[in-house]
Amino acid sequence: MKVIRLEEIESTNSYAKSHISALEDKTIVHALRQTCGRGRLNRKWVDLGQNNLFFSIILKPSETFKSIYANITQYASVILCQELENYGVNPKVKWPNDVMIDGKRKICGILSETVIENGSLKGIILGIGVNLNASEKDIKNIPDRVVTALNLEIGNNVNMDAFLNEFLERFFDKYDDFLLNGFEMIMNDYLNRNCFLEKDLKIQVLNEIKSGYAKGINSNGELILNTNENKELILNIGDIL
Ligand code: BT5
Repeated sequence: MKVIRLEEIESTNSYAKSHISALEDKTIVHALRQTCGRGRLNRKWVDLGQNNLFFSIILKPSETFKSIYANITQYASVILCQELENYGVNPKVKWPNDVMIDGKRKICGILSETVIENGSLKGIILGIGVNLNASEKDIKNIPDRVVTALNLEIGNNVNMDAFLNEFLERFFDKYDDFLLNGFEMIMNDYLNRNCFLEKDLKIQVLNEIKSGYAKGINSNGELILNTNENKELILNIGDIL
């Protein structure tokens, strides 16, 4: 594992994308400040100041894309929960991969991007932002979401390097096994931490909103939704509203 540490960058994911050919498998791009962090669907990830985490993990597991790779974000969300639990908080996963303290306050974001050129997989870029040290005032600057940071939850500042190193150790400890076994390997850990099952949900899927009862998660990590029209939908993308 190699770590590239940058003082400031627009986005660690964009940096990784533009340097993808030169970056080895399991390289980490870590920036101390991120000026134009990206979320999914053109949303923004806000830099809440010093000692918050912004990094991307570059993965090159093979030259062809396998469906299992789509679950790497869920694998990362479980590892993030385990790392946060170490600090005594109660993180929950909101499908597919949001990590929320007590299922309510967003503390992390994961943006996975796949680079494919001429049919060959150049790499997967797993971008992760974690709020470790923020002020009450700064989190209010994200008005569309209830947001938190680890220091606000535990009442102490958090050592960013220690958190990153522990996270990476946990992530790579089981990563090779995950590539062999896929979602089923983490299914119990994922389900035990869910905050969305057995509830009535509204889910934005591209331009449509689907409403229904979240019945379960299948062995591919997809959400099984019983719609109000009594149909069973299997969703692999979407945003719980
Ligand atoms: C995500 O998107 O949650 C993925 C965010 C990934 C950020 C990392 S940082 C390192 C790497 N480089 C990048 O450029 N990105 C990755 P999404 O599910 O679309 O959520 C975005 C929404 O989260 C925004 O619309 C806000 O409502 C909220 N948000 C923005 N900044 C936040 C923050 N610091 N903490 C909590 N919520 C935030």
